Amino acid sequence: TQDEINAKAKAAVMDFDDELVEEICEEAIEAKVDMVSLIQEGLTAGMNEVGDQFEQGTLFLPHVIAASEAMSAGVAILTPMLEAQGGAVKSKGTIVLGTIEGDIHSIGKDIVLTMLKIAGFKVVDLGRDVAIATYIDAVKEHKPIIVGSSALMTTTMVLQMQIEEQLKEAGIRDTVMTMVGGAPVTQDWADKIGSDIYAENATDAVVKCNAAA
Ligand code: HCB
Repeated sequence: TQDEINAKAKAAVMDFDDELVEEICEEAIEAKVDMVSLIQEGLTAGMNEVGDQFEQGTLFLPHVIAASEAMSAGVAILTPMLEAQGGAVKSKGTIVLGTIEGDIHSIGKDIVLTMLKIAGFKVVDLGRDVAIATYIDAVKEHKPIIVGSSALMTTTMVLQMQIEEQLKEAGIRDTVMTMVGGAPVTQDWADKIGSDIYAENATDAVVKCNAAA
């Protein structure tokens, strides 16, 4: 069942076992379970658990790297299947997305990106460690309905404010909506910097981008 597969995937990420994660994801595709649930309640839950243990000092950075590789191996298998499911939908508009300057965490941003594509948006991936000026240039070039940034650290989260400021300086703030997300980011933070959308996870991002489109 879904719960069993999710639990197995969570455990495999926590065991840093890429091969087992791949096997479970292949099994999940065969069993036609919900892949979004598998990503959120399975793989991400395992990743978060490793993150918590890293924070508590019971696991170390190599463990975090190994777990993120295991998670990515699973996401790589599920992504083409997910994209095939969403392939027929007409484009709802463009969204520009990237992980903010100084920050190389990309797993969450990539999941949001995949889910938005499946939901029918054209998504321009700016990658990670994206300079603020690059977001502004991308808004000018692609004329998206939404420009989203991901920040996983309290030290890089503050730069999301600069996207707001530099869009204003360029005189294009009112042509686009901004979205912020990433583990330390909250609705309060979005309100504080004047960002239009805060998304807690990929599902929330899809719901809110759909509402905005
Ligand atoms: Co990293 N790291 N890390 N890390 N890392 C965190 C983020 C800490 C919180 C861990 C800790 O100390 N407790 C911490 C940050 C502390 C702080 O706030 N200052 C931290 C640190 C310190 C670091 C390094 C500096 C460690 C070092 O080198 N000493 C270094 C960063 C270097 C840099 O960026 N310049 C580093 C490196 C790494 C890796 C490379 C080992 C690996 C990243 C691999 C990769 O992404 N390619 C990594 C990981 C995996 C983590 C944790 C464990 C998990 C992050 C993750 O992928 N979560 C994280 C612990 C944590 O988050 N609590 C830890 C799973 C995804 C699915 O969740 O929250 O990213 P998510 O995304 C969600 C959600 O937020 C939302 O939707 C996603 C899907 O549901 N969302 C958006 C995300 N972005 C959005 C954008 C939108 O517009 C809308 C919604």
